[in-house]
Amino acid sequence: MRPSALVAFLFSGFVLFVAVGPRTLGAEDGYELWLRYPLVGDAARLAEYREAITQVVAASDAPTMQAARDELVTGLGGLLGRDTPVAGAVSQDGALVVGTPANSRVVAALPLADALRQAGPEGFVLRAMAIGGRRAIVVAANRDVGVLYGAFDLLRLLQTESPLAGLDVVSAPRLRLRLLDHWDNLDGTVERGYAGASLWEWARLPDSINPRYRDYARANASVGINGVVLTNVNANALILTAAYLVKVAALARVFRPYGIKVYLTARFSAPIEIGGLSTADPLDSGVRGWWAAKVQEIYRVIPDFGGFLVKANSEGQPGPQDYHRTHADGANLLADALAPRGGVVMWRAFVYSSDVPSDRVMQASDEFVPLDGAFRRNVLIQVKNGPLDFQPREPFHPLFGAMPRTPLMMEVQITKEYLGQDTHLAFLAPMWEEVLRADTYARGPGSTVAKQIQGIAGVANVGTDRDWCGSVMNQANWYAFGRLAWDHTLLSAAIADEWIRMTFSNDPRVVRPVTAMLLASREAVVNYMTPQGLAHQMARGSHYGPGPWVTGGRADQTSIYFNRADSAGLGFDRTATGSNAVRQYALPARSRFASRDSVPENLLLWFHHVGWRERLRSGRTLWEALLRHYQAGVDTVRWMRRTWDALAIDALVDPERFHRVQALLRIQEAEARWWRDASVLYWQSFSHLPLPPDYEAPAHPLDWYRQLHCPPDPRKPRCPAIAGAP
Ligand code: GCV
Repeated sequence: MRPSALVAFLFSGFVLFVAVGPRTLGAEDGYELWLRYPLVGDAARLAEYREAITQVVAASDAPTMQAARDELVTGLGGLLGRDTPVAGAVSQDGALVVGTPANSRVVAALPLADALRQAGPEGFVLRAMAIGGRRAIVVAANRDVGVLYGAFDLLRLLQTESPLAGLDVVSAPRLRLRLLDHWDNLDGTVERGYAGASLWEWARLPDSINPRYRDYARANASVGINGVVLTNVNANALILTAAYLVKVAALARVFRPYGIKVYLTARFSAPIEIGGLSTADPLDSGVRGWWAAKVQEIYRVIPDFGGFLVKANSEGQPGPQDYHRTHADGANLLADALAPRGGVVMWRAFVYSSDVPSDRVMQASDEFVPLDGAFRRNVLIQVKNGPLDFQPREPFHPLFGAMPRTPLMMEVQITKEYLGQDTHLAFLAPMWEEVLRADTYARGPGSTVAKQIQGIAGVANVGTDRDWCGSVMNQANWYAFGRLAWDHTLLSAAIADEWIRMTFSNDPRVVRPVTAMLLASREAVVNYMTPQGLAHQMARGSHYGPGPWVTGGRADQTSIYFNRADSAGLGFDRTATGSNAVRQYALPARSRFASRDSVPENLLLWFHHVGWRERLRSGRTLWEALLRHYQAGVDTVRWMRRTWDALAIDALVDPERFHRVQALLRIQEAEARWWRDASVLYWQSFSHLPLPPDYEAPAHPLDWYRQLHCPPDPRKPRCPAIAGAP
C-alpha cells in the first residue's frame, strides 16, 4: 500500500478505521485489471485445482504459445500459490496440455476433431480427459491464438472459483472483427478520453517499448479482442508517413503474439497532405496509384496490417463528396488498394452533411441505403449503435438490416462521453445487450441487430492513468465489450458476475451487491440525464453536465433541436406528422415506434411530441412520469452509495480501490441531483406545472444552473460547484 493511501484511508473516518482495522486487504491500484491472480480463497476449490493441475505441458515455443504458457505459469503461480512446472510430455496426473494438432503431438492424438471443427479458426476446446491413463485438462485449438484464448478462459474459471470436474467447453467467437478504436491523437491527447494521455508514446517509439503495451495486449486477448485502430477517426495523415509507420510496426510486433492486428485511420486528403498531389479525388488515377503504393509500403513493414478506418465528410473531415463522389467511390478506392493483401476498409456511417437536415438522425440511412451493393467486398460500413451519437439510450440504428448486400459493423462507445465520462458508474453491458438483441425485422422476426453485423468496434476508454480507465468501475466496460464481442448471447448479469469475481472478490458479500449496482447503473444514468427517450441534452462541447437549454451554432448540435420543448409538450415527432424517421425502420418495428400505443415508454420522446398533461400507458401524465424518472435516477445513485459503503464494514474491498470508487459515487450523486434539478426546472419553464409538495426541491433556481460555468478542463470537465455539494 502506498503510504499516502494508508494515511488517507486511516484518517477517512474513525468508525471505518475501527471496523477495518484488524484485517485490511492489501491496497491495489487497479493496474492489474481483471487479470489479478490472487490465491484461491475457497479451501476446497484450491485443493481441487491443486490436484487438477500439477504441470503445464506445452510443446511449442512460437510467440503466441509462449504468451499462453507465460500467462498460465503466472496465473497458476498466483492462484494455486505454488509454481507449476512446464514439461514437454504428460508425466503425471494433473497435466494441463496446451496446444494445437499442428504444434503438439499429444493434442494431435486426442479425439477432438469434432470439437475443433466447431471451434473454428479462433475458438478453443477445454476438456477434462484421461491421457495415457493420467488425469489431464486440455486446452486445444486449431491455431495458436485459440490456445491463448483458451488459456485465458481456463484462468477465468479458476479466478471465478468454478468447478473443473467434467470440464467440457467449446467456444468460438460469433463475430470475426472485434476491435478497439482509439481516438488517440499524435500529440498524445485522446479525443473523448478521460483516463489520461494516449498509451502510444510516439516520440519514444520505435526504440523504446513501454511494458504497458504488452499488458494492454494481454488484457485485450483475455477477452478476445483481435484488432486495434491506433489513431483517431479525426485523422492526421502523418501516421501514414514512413517515420510513423516504423513506430506502428513496433507496436504491431508487441501485439502480434496476442492475436491483435493493427489498423490505422486514413485521412482522405492524405494524397495531398503527405503525397504532394493536387487532388484526393477517388476516381483520379494518380490518387489511386498513390494509395496502392502507400498500402504496399505499409504491408512491407506490417505484413499483417488489418486495414483502414475512415471518417469522411463528417464534422469537417475530408471525403469523396469534396469531389462530388459518393461514399462508395471513396471506400472502394481504399478497398482496391488493400484487397491484394487481405486488408479491409471500415467506412463510418456517422456522417454530417454540410446542410442542417430536417432530422439529423435520418441522415446516415438516407445517405447509405441507396449505396447498398455498391461497395467492394472488403468494405464494412461501421454504424453507431444508435442513429444519433452514443446517447444513454437510443433506438437501434435503422441501417442495421437495411443494407443486405453490404457487410456492417457496429460501433459502440466504451469511453462514456455522454454517460458521465470517467466519473459516473454506468455499466454499459445492458445497453449493448439491448441493442444487440433488438429485432430489426429486416428479414422477418428474429432479425436481431447481432445477426446483421460481422464485427463490432468499441471506442476505447483506456489511457495512461494507472488504472487504465480513470476508475476501476470503468474497467468493467472494457471487459464487457470484449466478452460481448466474443459472444453476444452472454447476459450482462453473467458478465458482471465474472468481472467482479476477477476484479474484486469471490465473496458473495461483494459479488451480489456489486452486481446489483452494475446492473442498475446505466438505467440510473438514463433516468437522471435523459429519461423516456430524450437525447443530447448535455452541455455543449464537453458533453458533461446538463444543458437542455443549449442553442445557437449548428442547429442539429443543440439540445433544443432534440428536445423540442414548447408550451404544448416535449419530444421529437418522428412519426408521419413529423420528420417521419420511423419510415427508416422495417415493419413492424416501424409501426411499433410510430404508435403512441406501442412505442416503448423508454423511447417515447425520441419518437413523439407528447403533451405535458397527456396520460401515458402507465396512467401517469408525462409531467408526473418525468419527475419520477429524474428522482429514480438520483435515488438509485444514493442506493449505490449505501451499497458500496456497506462493503467497508467487513473490509471486503482493498482500501485504495474502495475509497476511489466511494469518492466517485459521491460526485455522481451530487451530479445526478444537478441533472435532475436543472432539467426539471427547465422543463417547468415550459410546462408551468408544479412540483408535488413532497418532491425534493431543487437546490437553486434555473438561472443558477444556466449560468454555471464549469472550468474548461477538457480532460476532467467536472464542476467544482456541483461536485463540492454534500
Ligand atoms: C471523433 C461525436 C464526438 C466526437 C467524435 C464524433 C465521431 O460527435 O463528440 O468527438 O469525433 O462523435 O464519432 O466521429
